[in-house]
Amino acid sequence: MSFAHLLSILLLASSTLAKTVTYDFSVTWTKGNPDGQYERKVIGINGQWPIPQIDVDLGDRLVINFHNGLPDQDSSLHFHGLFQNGTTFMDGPAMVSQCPVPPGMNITYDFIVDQPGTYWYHSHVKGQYPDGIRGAFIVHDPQGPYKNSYDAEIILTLSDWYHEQMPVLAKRFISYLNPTGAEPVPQSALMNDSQNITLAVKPGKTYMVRMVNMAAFAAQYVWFEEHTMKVIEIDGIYTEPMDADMLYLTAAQRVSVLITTKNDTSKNYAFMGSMDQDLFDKVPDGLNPNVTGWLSYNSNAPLPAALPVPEFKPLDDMLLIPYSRIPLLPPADLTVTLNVTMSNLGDGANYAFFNGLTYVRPQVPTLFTALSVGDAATNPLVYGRDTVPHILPHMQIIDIVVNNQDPGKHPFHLHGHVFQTIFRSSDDAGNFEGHLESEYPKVPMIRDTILAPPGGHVVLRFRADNPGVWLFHCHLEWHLLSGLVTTFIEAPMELQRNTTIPENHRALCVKRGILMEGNAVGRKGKDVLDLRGENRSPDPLPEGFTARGIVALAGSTVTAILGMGAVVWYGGAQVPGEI
Ligand SMILES: *[C@@H]1O[C@H](CO)[C@@H](O)[C@H](O)[C@H]1NC(C)=O
Ligand SMILES: *[C@@H]1O[C@H](CO)[C@@H](O)[C@H](O)[C@H]1NC(C)=O
Ligand SMILES: *[C@@H]1O[C@H](CO)[C@@H](O)[C@H](O)[C@H]1NC(C)=O
Ligand SMILES: *[C@@H]1O[C@H](CO)[C@@H](O)[C@H](O)[C@H]1NC(C)=O
Ligand SMILES: *[C@@H]1O[C@H](CO)[C@@H](O)[C@H](O)[C@H]1NC(C)=O
Ligand SMILES: *[C@@H]1O[C@H](CO)[C@@H](O)[C@H](O)[C@H]1NC(C)=O
Ligand SMILES: *[C@@H]1O[C@H](CO)[C@@H](O)[C@H](O)[C@H]1NC(C)=O
Ligand SMILES: *[C@@H]1O[C@H](CO)[C@@H](O)[C@H](O)[C@H]1NC(C)=O
Ligand SMILES: [Cu+2]
Repeated sequence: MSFAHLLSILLLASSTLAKTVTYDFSVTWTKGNPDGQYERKVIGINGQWPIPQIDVDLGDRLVINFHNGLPDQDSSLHFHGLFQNGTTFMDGPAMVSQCPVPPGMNITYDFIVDQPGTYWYHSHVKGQYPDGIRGAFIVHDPQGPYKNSYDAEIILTLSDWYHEQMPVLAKRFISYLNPTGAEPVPQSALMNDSQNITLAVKPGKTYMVRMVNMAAFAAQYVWFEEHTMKVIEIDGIYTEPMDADMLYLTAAQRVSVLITTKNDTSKNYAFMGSMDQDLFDKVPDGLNPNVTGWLSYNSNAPLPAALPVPEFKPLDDMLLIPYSRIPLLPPADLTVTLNVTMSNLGDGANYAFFNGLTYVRPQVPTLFTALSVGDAATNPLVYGRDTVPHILPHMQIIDIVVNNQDPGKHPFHLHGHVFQTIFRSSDDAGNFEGHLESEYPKVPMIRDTILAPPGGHVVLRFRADNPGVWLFHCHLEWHLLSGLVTTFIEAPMELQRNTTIPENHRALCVKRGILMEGNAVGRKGKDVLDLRGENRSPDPLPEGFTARGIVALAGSTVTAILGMGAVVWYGGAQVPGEI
């Protein structure tokens, strides 16, 4: 088929089927008590919490009229996993591709959805989403390869839950009083923002269960007692079917499975989620990491207690093969190596680093810089040291090598793309030292969020075919706050050629007095490489100080460090955590 022919078919298909789906979302405080232990303020939409699920069909145009009705916090929306091809300004992270939405202001998100599958949406400002503004986003695909393989779809969200609000937890987390950087541990695990849910099923049917882990922090093991799951999609990518008894979903990952029900309706069956406690520095006494639900065949039969499993043996996602069978991309034109470390800065708090840099937001959103500095847009310096910028030239093949030099597990997410996961080491394998191309899988697994093994490495490959400004970051909300973020400025010259920021997006910057042109501090022309006054992370600790040393410090020394932190502070440094 010729390209023109294909195009005409696509146009015909889109003109007959595609529709515009509009949501009016007003974000406000409301109340919630999903674990039944504690009622608290939560961020809802249109007075509801849990917030609505977004449902569109492949090819639809989505319009969200978003109003920030919170009196006291900025907000924004990110649509996790959507490429925003041609609409990078709709991606959502504050000070990256837009200004934050101040209280009382509106923004319109308006884009075409041309990827099928299971996604989610959440705020991308100041670690806000765990306070409630996170929901499933489903792109139905009437022509999908498994369309005849199931009778009904079920959406099952997983998450973790804190009784305290994020601003309080964040302040305690990034503090000289928490020098080891111990992350707050959630109080509960949730399913569908609830617990003990029952799911009425009919005998002898096949259900497509779409699972989304919307957690702030906790990965979950998931299993359905006495029912096999057949994996058919991960992160919006159809896979060849693969059976699994147990799955592992990091924060931000999605998996769709087919589950065929039994013919016998005499019994009900538990399904379980269990938080991966390896992530928790210290497991609080009495923490229940588990959440249970039931496949209900018979409302008169009891709901049996879940059986303990002796060990967690989830499916290795590296084994999954994309249904499209897209072969290994050619060898990389550009390799971006990112060493992950954690350590303390001069304010005594613990931060996370890519190659020794911890992310701090710029004074001009990075996209606005890329669009306004002419040829200088290809020079990473203009974006500011602590946006951790990397320029990706148009259409090049990029390898991202993540050397996780930290003993923790980190789920990394790339905006604007999916990637081939061409290698993942075992735990504690050390840094990547290169491989022969022939050692990579011929048809690598593809997804948008990947777990980097503790002390090991992962190698990701994609083509820079989507001009835009895209973050690559750890999706543990704590590590986003502590700076484990890098900014990819992809094909800035191509971006300049054809990007117009909508007026209602610009109005947010005007309202806040945020500059919309120039380098990271707003300088242009001959001064475009002058970054004086840029936002920076706190200075390093003086020689000889270590995290352990800080833990052992007595009051007077802490005061000394605090004083030093204050000097840095008034010197213009900014705390991370704006995205
Ligand atoms: C779910 O059931 C468990 C076990 O009975 C109970 O401890 C928990 O409070 C229940 N959760 C909710 C939200 O009712
Ligand atoms: C902003 O959104 C609110 C709530 O949806 C709406 O009532 C208001 O008219 C919108 N304002 C503008 C300027 O569009
Ligand atoms: C979870 O909530 C969605 C709606 O948001 C609903 O369609 C689904 O049936 C629920 N799943 C379960 C297992 O209750
Ligand atoms: C359920 O019944 C159908 C039709 O009789 C049969 O084809 C199928 O194998 C049965 N399934 C199971 C799990 O026994
Ligand atoms: C949670 O589930 C796991 C796996 O079945 C089990 O080993 C553990 O004892 C459970 N924990 C609690 C507190 O029930
Ligand atoms: C990453 O760390 C290794 C050894 O720790 C070092 O050799 C390498 O230069 C580092 N890479 C970057 C990009 O900093
Ligand atoms: C973006 O669109 C261009 C032009 O249609 C296409 O070549 C490219 O593959 C797309 N990239 C992504 C990531 O969807
Ligand atoms: C610019 O973008 C618009 C809208 O996405 C598209 O219709 C148009 O073809 C693009 N023009 C160029 C020169 O790429
Ligand atoms: Cu992390």
